[in-house]
Amino acid sequence: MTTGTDVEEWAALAATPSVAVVGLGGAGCEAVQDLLTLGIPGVQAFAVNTDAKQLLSSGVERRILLGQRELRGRGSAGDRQVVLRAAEDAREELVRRLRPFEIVFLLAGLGGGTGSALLPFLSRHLRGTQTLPVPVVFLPFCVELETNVGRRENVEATIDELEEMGGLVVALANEKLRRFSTLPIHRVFQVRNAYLHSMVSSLVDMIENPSQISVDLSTLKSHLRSSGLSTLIVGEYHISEPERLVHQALSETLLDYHPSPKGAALIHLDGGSNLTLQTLDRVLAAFRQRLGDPQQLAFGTRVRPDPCEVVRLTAVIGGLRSRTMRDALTSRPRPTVPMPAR
Ligand SMILES: Nc1nc2c(ncn2[C@@H]2O[C@H](COP(=O)(O)OP(=O)(O)OP(=O)(O)O)[C@@H](O)[C@H]2O)c(=O)[nH]1
Ligand SMILES: [Mg+2]
Repeated sequence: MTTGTDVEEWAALAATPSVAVVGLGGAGCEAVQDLLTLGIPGVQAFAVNTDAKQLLSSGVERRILLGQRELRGRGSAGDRQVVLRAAEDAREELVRRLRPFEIVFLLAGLGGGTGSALLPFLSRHLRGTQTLPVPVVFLPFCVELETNVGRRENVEATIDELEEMGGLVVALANEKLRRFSTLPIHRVFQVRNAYLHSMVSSLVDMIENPSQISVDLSTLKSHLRSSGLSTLIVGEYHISEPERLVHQALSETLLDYHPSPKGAALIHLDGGSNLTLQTLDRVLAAFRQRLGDPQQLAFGTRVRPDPCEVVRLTAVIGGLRSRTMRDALTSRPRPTVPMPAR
């Protein structure tokens, strides 16, 4: 028999968002702000920082300032240790606030003190719970690492911790954004944040719209959990040639990738009413072939009422070999501007 109380409990459960995005430090909080501007219905956003000014100017409703006593709201100036002490003091509160969610995206730019310390700290403390943490790291431009030893040490320490912990890490290399180098710098970061927006929205779409071809929440969580080092592709492509679409998409990842036999891929296609099963089959077959037959492949689709010749593809490509993230720190891009003649 169903009681009134049961129904109220079900309604409360159904109304609780499954996904949260949490910005850690300056770059992470800016990314969350951009996600909010683009709109992420059904997702709760948090900003966690040691910098009070940045938090005050943020439009994120749930804001947490750490380390007030030692840092007095002025940021850590690259000091991971002081941030870790502050995080330890606030651990219970942080975990209590994030535990109600099924999937928590933790976003941080590596190199400073706040994001670089909090990202592995929170990943570790959420891992033992029902909540799946999805660490998303922005790897700094090579020039930042070459000119600042402290920054480089922070990045390496964080990568070491994440590798030691194992599990899912989504890595996006700023160096790969150079193809947008004619844009103003803040716009370049906004392009990357729009990619993140697409990843979060596609995952929410898969969870919240079970009527489309989709995976359920527990399958999705177990898929993500086993994806290891991953990166992201987002793009709009013509559907007439699915194999070409996949070729082009894989050349636009935000990390140079070396697929491994234990690969995993999560693929989401958002298209018009003319998106056929045949096209979907060809896209998936091309991905399998190009990624060396990944052991795990999950996919979802969203089909809009009107026909459209273009699909929006969002893919999380996982199971990359772990050196890829470290390689990204040293791989210099080819200069795009010729040196002037002497
Ligand atoms: N401001 C900003 N920085 C970014 C962004 N993406 C990557 N970064 C890089 O992120 C790294 C970390 O910078 P912050 O996020 O400002 O550092 P923090 O985590 O706040 O750490 P502290 O200020 O040292 O306490 C730097 O190398 C930035 O260049 C972005 O979208 N905005
Ligand atoms: Mg900061």
